[in-house]
Amino acid sequence: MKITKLLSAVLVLVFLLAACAPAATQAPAAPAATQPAAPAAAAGNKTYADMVLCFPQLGAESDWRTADTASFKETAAKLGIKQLVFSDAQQKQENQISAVRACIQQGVSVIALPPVVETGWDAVLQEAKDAKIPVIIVDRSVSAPPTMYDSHIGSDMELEGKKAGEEMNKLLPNGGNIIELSGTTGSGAAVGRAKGFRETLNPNIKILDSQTGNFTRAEGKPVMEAFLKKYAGQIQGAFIHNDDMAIGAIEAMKAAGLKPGDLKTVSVDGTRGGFQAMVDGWIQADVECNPLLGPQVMEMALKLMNGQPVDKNVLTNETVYYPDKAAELLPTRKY
Ligand code: GYE
Repeated sequence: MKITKLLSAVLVLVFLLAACAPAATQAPAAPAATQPAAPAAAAGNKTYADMVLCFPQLGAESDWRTADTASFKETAAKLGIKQLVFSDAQQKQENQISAVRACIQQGVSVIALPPVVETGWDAVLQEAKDAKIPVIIVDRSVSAPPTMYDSHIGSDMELEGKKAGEEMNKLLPNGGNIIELSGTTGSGAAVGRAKGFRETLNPNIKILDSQTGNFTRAEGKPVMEAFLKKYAGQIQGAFIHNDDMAIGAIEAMKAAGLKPGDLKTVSVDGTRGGFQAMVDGWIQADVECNPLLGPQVMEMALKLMNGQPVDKNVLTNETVYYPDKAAELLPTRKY
């Protein structure tokens, strides 16, 4: 009896061991269980190491632009993206279009396009769409229908213009005559700023003239020279669409014998150069426009690569700066 009991106990044990064995050997097979997820990971879980980002920069016309370019290059390096396909179109739309076409040919993951002007993008956007390459419009806007691209990340240029108008109203409470030094003709930045400014400006402030200085110091100076000659003694203020043109214009003001503050000046961008001009008394208000767009754009590009939904319009949060804080803030300005 005892022996049969022992035998059956051994048998039960052997049976149990046999039953457990497959489970034990299955344990190392656990990775096999996660294997089906691997192909899915390749399709829907791309990382920055997979990202080839096309960035056909529009030019190098201003300090804003230099900071914007640096932001993309630094962010690309920091995140370890596979490749940043960078080019400089020298403010020419045809160069930007060729750069976009080369990127489509190369089969980049995403295109981040800062359009020099608003119109004329429909054909190349359609080509990107046909190639199934997502497009993020960066900084300035395009007039193409929003269905032609995935998202826009940048400033609300019209709001910047409105803020500038409010500042001019405060600076000239009794009204007066002003001139406008506008950005690149047909660019989203210039169109939006001009519109917002006019919408807010008090009716007792008259814009005597408006000319483009193409967002550069070199072109801002002669335009201001011509204004000061033509409207000598007639103008009390200037709305200038960016700090680089303002810096050029200030040289012209100095040459014409004006003193800081003689011409109430409102500028846009908030670059170090603009801050210095506020410290020196030449600019009375500087509407911020943030060029550090690299991190936001690359985060969104990754989402698009993984087929995740993104917002159609992502606006940058911005403020207005005044001379009183300029000296204090200048050392910490990033651009
Ligand atoms: O204000 C100007 C630059 O598109 C927001 O372009 C940008 C503008 C910026 O050249 O300085």
